[in-house]
Amino acid sequence: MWTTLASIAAGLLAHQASAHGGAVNYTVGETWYPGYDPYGDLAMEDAAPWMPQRKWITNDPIFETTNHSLSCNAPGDPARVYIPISAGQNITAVYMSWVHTVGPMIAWMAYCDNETNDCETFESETGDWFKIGQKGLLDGSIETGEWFQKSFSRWDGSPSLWSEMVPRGLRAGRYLVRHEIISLHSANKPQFYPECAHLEVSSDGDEYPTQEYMVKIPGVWNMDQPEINIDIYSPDVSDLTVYNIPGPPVWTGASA
Ligand SMILES: [Cu+2]
Repeated sequence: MWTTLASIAAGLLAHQASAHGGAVNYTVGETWYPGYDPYGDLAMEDAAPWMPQRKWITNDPIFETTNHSLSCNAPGDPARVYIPISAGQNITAVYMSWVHTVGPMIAWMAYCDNETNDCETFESETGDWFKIGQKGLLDGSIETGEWFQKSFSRWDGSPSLWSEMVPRGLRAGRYLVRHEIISLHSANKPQFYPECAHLEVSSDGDEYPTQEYMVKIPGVWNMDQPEINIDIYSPDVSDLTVYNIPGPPVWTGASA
């Protein structure tokens, strides 16, 4: 029922014509969970009972920090199934032919906070989103240094993998997970690439982040933030060797 690696690899070629990208698959342990391919067979993907990802139909970036699609891309229709995962396991997002090199990457989760803890009826914009992991500037300067966004990409088109851990102590339940790449190569014109999936978290823990870790999306970003509205080529920025990833602190739980 899950697509094999071979057929995933065959699908890669289609992505190489486009200049952007997104998370098209997930892995937990050895298991692959295919998501949407916005340039694949959307009718098949819409009907697929195995689909764990919220729908997205273009890999173009979102430019507006207030765009409602910033939460789970467009149209963001709910997934049909949950990816099972245990607290303390890694969720890995798989990208194909990622081409941008500058800017942070942030993985978020939000509890599907309705009566039945049902992500299929949960509106992502109302979620209390918290960070579970983030990756930024690894080495060198903002303009020419090595960002994780550059180093994680396999330029030959093979799967590019980004792993973050579901916090070990997080209480069980159904959650959205949101992988966001922010690309900053255009001066003062940030690009946002978010994709969401549904997770069913099993856990013995009972931890849950407090409000200081929570944001709404959209809401978390705005053009008054110097790390978002940034010109990486300006002389007072390009040589800096520190980039502080904006937003709330990452929540790792007490038992991290
Ligand atoms: Cu692009």
